[in-house]
Amino acid sequence: MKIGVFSDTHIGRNIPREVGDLRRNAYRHAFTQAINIFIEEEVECVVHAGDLFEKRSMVSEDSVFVKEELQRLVNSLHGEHGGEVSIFLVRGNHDGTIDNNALDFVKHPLAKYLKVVGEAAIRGEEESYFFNGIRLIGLPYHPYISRVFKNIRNMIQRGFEKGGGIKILVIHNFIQGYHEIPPGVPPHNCLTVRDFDELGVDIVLAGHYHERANPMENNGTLFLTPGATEAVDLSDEGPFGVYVLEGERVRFIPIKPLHEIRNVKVDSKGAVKPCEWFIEQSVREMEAYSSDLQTRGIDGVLRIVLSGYAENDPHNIDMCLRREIVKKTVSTRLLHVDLVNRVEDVRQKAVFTRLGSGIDYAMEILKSLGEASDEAMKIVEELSITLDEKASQRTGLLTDSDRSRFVKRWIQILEKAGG
Ligand SMILES: [Mn+2]
Repeated sequence: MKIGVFSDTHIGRNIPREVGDLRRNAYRHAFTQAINIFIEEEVECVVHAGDLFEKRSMVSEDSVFVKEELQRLVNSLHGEHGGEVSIFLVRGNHDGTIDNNALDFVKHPLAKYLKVVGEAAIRGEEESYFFNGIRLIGLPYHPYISRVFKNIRNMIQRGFEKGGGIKILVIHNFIQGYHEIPPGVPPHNCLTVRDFDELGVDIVLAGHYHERANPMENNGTLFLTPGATEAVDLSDEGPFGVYVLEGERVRFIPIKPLHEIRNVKVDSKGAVKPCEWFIEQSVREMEAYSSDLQTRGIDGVLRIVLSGYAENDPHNIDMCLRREIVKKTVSTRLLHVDLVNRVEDVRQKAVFTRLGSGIDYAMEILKSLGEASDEAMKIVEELSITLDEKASQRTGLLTDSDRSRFVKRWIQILEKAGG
């Protein structure tokens, strides 16, 4: 039994917006490569661990594209061997919600081969699949997965006790102890490797984490994360690809991206430099990468992160560099330059405490609420999760109805704090 595993394909994503179409094509290109690999490997089963789509910015062509690619997979693997490929998907946070799930676009036309799994299981109802000796259970993304998992644990265990040669659990949340949890992600949004102890599961396939994680064994359970198939953010470093499982054997097969992404740093390393220094260094990086792309005959995107101290207003750097970027990206293989300016103005009189993440800032500010600060922090956490799932693509804001429950709770907190 050969299983192809991929995740976080984010079809329909168009960030950064300046090169939105280019990026949209890059995600589609990666998806096609993944399907090609599965066809070439003649897998009998394909599992997608969530965030198939980027629902917020996808267009109807994106769902048609995925439908046709999955149909191509089914057709290619069907004829020759007479067997049938089974496809299993779980819903990620970018696929939408239970009521408004982008996976529905591909579910019906391919119903004979494809199953969206886990919507019943996450509610605590028994749901497991048995095929070709494999027992599979899936769970969609949940913002409070840690609590929910404790409630449905016994049901999952019973599902695996029904038997099966290999028992697979597919999830779309971070796992503490396997993934490096990004700053600002609260513990209730994560599982831990110990949650799977004595669950009777052989393989945990986890999406949500965009970087490939090496297979890891813990108490008889194998953890696998293929990562995304293409850089979800330009800062993501590859390689990206898919996993192919065959018995005990696990292979990572990389995907060749549509265009390369290179990250470079321009850092004054604590020294104070004139803005011109940052501009010169950045232009040098652009020229070097541009000629490198030319030599290798490939297209690329450059992300420059500027940091350190400037003698004068660091905003000048952006304005000058943008003019240079336009010159450099016209009729060259350098498709786009993404500027991240973190240079600080040395004349800045106010001293800010060095804090790690947005959550740290919020904690510092909300401390003054005293006892109510815990509740306030909960709102901050939930709001960031809700924004991630539901914010409008156009405005970056929530709708009034999504916002109102937070507003109500804020008013309660402030009334309490005000005595
Ligand atoms: Mn994702």
